Amino acid sequence: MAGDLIVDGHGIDRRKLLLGGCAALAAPFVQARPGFAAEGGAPLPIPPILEADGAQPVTLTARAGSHSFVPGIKTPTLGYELDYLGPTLRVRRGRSARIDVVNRTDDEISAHWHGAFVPGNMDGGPQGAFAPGKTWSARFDVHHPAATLWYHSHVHGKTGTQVYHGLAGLLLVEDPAAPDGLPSDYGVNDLPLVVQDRSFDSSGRLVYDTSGMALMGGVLGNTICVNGAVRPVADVPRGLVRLRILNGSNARFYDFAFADGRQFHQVASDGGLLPAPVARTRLPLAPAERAEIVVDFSGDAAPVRLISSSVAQGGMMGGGMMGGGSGDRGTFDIMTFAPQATAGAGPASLPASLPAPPFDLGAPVRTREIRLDMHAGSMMGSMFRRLIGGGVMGINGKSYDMGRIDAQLKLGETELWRVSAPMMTHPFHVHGCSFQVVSRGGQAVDPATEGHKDVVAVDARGVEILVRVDQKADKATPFMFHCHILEHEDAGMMGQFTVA
Ligand SMILES: [Cu+2]
Repeated sequence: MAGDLIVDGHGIDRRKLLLGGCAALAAPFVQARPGFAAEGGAPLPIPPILEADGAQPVTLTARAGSHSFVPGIKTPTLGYELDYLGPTLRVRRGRSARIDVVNRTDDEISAHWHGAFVPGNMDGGPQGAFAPGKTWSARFDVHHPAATLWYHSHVHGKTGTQVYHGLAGLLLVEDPAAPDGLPSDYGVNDLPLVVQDRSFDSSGRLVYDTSGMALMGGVLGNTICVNGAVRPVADVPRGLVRLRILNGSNARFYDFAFADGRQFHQVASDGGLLPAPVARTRLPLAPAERAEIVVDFSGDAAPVRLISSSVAQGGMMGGGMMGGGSGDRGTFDIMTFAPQATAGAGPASLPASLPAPPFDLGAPVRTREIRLDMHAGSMMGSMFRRLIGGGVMGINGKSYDMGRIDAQLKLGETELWRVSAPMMTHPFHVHGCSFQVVSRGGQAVDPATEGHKDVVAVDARGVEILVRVDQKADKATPFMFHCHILEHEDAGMMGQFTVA
């Protein structure tokens, strides 16, 4: 029964899988496992800031650690500098980032600057993986507009487990020449929120189970963590608060809202600010997507809960199976905000407009078709071993091959990419650029509300995006385009392109 729920929750079309010839898929795959009952309510941890654009390089050491997701229970983890996750790297546009990434884990790792405009040899993708004991000196000029980016390990076949155990952190770009007038007191009224779902066994160890049907929809956890704490509480001033939300989950899609249904304003998406604040009551985020929102707590004396609705296509298992289900069927708790007595020192109102990057990609000079494939027909027998080894998932019928270049882009030329995903919704990511979503399911998209993106959720109805890459990448260190359900990426739903 549990397996049925989870399989259906993944939104995989079971009929198509069965027609593909794999009768074994009809059996339940995922057993309910014992785990500790993770109580939430600890204070929200705020990752320390590491200024990465000074005269001297900063060090980011990847290492094993031991982290308490809930007080009193130690969980073996990985982190950059920290026991779990990493510091918030901060860089300023117009300066240069200098980051020495040191590998003190017992496996190869990388550090991919997700969303950043850097050349291929600084991108930290699969070709940038390096061995235990080695140091990678990342040096790049910061061209990116102000944005909430992130970094994570990106070793082919290992990204899922490495990120799940903690090899990820935020990368904030500030633009001193373009002040935004938004709350900006980090950790006070400007809060980073890395939202992840995790599962634990009865001893508190993280469960990353690659043996089950869960791989088809991606690995899901049954416990929500924010910055490495289970459903935490954040003290906030009784005023405007900016939340920089990263869906840092391997596979889970969220549809965020506040429990009281209040309105908030979105001010930025993946790649930077929107032209003006956009009023919303819900915020869907696919894996790896970011959004910055501003919430007004000025009239609040009581705690305010951030929740998410269950999202069928991304792999929700229903509110009842999540810890912290809020009682309404189909929703679950993310975290709580506790407004304090004072208003704080931030701005009292939202600016009417924001210094957003221009939408200047122009008309495309060529079109590419990109189909995200799950090769259901080839999944007889040793399906799950083959999933992580590659060969089951692919793009345009081909599973990822580090030795094959799938596309050659011309520097600075705009292309139209028509991306489709026949079997389930996949979060599609392109390295080296921000892109603009043109249409979803044939419906035109307003760039003023969508903004500059580097991840977009794609389903069978298809999405069209305008892509222009202004960074070079040669065939030794090409850029990736891939599904950001990390288990799909590890299983081969990834391609690579050069830019010259
Ligand atoms: Cu996928």
